[in-house]
Amino acid sequence: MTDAVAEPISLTRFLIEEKRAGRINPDLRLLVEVVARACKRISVAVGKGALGGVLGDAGTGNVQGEAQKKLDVIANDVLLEANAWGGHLAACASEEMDHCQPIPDAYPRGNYLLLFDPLDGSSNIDVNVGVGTIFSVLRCPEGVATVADADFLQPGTSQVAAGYCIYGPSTMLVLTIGHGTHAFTLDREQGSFVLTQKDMRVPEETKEFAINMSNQRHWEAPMQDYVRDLLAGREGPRGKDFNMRWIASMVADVHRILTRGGIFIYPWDRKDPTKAGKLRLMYEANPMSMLIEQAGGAATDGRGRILEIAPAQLHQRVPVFLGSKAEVAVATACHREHD
Ligand code: AHM
Ligand code: MG
Repeated sequence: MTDAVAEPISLTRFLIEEKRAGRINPDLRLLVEVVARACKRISVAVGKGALGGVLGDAGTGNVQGEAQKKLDVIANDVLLEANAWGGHLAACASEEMDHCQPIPDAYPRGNYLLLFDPLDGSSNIDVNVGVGTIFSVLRCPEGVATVADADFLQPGTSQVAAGYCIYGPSTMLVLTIGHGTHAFTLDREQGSFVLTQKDMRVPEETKEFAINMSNQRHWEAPMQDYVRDLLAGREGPRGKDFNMRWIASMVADVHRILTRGGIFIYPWDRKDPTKAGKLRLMYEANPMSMLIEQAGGAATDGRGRILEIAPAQLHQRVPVFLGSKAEVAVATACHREHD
């Protein structure tokens, strides 16, 4: 008898099997499928590039005062529209919207809250470098009549699912429902996501770091010390040479770290008197931290675990240190020693 060729496992089949195993309920399963479908549409728009007339600025700004790209707005609309009518959601919140948006009255209301950064790394769109969609799913608190921003203010440990879709040379969906982190590659001919990496594992040790070095002069003392030691290489206290990569798309940098290890850092710097950092807790830091932890890595804000931060605002920012567990521990210890 010859070995049977392993049958490809589609996202749909994966989710049905997770349901049979009691790890996901029908509404959450539908939610993940709907988000995946929306990501396929975004992937098509991103892939058309200049041919689709979708490049360039939208001429508008988001709540944080950042200029929006046309594709930021398109991706946001695709996710809102796809998730409006399925009956699985109570409300959506997005990096690109001032406040959360409850599900329209015309449709049944579900029990979940969906948060997303519709197109992360969008400054890279016009130069044809990888971008992505990041999402996080929370439960809607019980007894809420009209969903408000405050209902989203739950720590990352309350997430029931998180993921991203990266629009790179291939389109990939990376997902966790709290039982490991799994990667699916979009088969463009079939139009379906196919499981290509089950139980991704971030190597515990690394020799690679990702940071925007142009901000070095603005960092606080522990960051200066930590990176000085990395740059000193094998002659320095770390005793090994480190390589650096910075794509300036968090999805792409995190995808590399999930694939081959590394540490990603977006620290607080002195340009920001609130000491908050650049990245958003609810749309970027929390979902990425859940994915990384589920793959055996670690994520802190330089002092404590990101997933345990009690959010005070929907658009709150936070310093981010995530990736290979041992390296995140070194960077975090360096900060704690200075406090
Ligand atoms: P965005 O959500 O507006 O695209 O901003 C977030 C992005 C991250 O993807 C990336 O890690 C970071 O900003 C890059 O920042 P910088 O331009 O300072 O290198
Ligand atoms: Mg972003």
